[in-house]
Amino acid sequence: MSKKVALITGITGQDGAYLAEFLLSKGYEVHGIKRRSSLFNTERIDHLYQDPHEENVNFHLYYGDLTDSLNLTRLIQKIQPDEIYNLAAQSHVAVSFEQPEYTANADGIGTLRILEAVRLLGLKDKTKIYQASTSELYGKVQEIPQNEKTPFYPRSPYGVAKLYAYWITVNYREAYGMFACNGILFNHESPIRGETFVTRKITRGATRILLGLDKKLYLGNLNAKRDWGHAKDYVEGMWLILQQDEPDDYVLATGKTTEVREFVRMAFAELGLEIEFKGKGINEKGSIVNVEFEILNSKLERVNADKNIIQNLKSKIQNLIGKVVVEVDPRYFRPAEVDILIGDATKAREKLGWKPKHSVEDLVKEMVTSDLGKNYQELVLKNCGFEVPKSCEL
Ligand code: NDP
Ligand code: GDR
Repeated sequence: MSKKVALITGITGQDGAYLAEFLLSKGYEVHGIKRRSSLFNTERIDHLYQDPHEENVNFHLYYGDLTDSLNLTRLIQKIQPDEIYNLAAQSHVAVSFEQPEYTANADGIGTLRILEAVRLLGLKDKTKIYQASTSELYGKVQEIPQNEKTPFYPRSPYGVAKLYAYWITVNYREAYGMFACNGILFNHESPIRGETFVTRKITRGATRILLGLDKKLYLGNLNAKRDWGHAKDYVEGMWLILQQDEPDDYVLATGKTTEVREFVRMAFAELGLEIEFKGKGINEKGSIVNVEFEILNSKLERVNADKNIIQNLKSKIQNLIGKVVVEVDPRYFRPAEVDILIGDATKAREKLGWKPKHSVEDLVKEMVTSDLGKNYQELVLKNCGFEVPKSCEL
């Protein structure tokens, strides 16, 4: 039997990387669209690279962009995919307030470009399409928990662009009989989550404070609540959605919601640092009030820290006690906020047999451990006299 062929847009992103890995493990031929960049942007998928000069290559990359219809149409014609996973998007909610037109173009019309290319190329009976829809569609929440029947009320240019993408997917399914599906996915994270999303910003920031590389972590609304799952579980759900006999839309979620403030506490606790919050709202400060050296030591041993450095860190930790390490910066508040998301994935469980394998506690542990390893390397360089410049991004 010939191999199934998948095309992934957004393959360089968090979900694209996990999905590519997953489909390759299932024996797929995987094609991905990446954007041209002046710097390398394939870090998340470099481990999947296959030398195109070899035989039996199953992994192929092309330049492309969701704002470029001709390019998308040409690539879909060339690749003739059995399945398209449309994951590409300007996916940052706060950035969508800064770039609303671009976000509408890439996230909204981009989806139309793919559907229309498949239709015009006469591939509608061959190619199945997965659209990366989002819990941001629920926005100003009308009911708790949210399922496939909950009304939408998006609260950002990102959410509104994704609302168009959701409905145009449903419309092409109903109008042309296409196998086009929405996965309405609640937040999902991982060690390769973008550093400006709140979970990764917290796990990275907490480890850097512990290592003495940063003094403070500046965050926005600590009161928001999100249903956080693991990206690895969610990409399997995407695939299952396209393996059904009939096209349909599904919520993927854990069913548990956690406050941003609690995620902060969990991340510091994972590093053996107990933090106490001093206030609420805009004036809120977080202070380290207690340090558990035993936990700290065992964590550092895991990243192969040498004894001198552990000793060095112990003295740094002493200096942290009583210091404010988390501060609210209104710069990170959004013009309109989504206060609480909690998903009901009953339909996915019953019809797809899908359920998440990771809890939010597993997620915090995995992300903190990974960030400790990554940032420890920077500390080693610093201790050898090399200064690593701070990123402009955060
Ligand atoms: P990321 O931001 O990590 O990845 C987005 C990907 O899209 C990157 O590969 C990015 O390229 C690419 N991209 C951005 N703009 C364009 C464009 N104009 N043309 C082509 N490619 C583009 O997002 P995630 O992996 O977290 O999310 C994947 C999808 O799922 C997105 O559509 C997101 O909106 C949606 N989603 C995500 C959820 C989550 O919690 N992660 C939840 C629900 C939905 P580059 O690397 O060059 O920036
Ligand atoms: P979200 O994720 O907006 O839910 O979109 P994000 O991690 O950006 O924010 C979650 C919540 O945390 C609050 N917050 C902060 N957020 C960021 N980024 N930075 C901060 O400093 C900060 N402080 C507090 C936010 O206000 C918000 O309430 C993600 C994206 O992956 C979307 O593409 C996806 O569709 C949805 O999840 C489901």
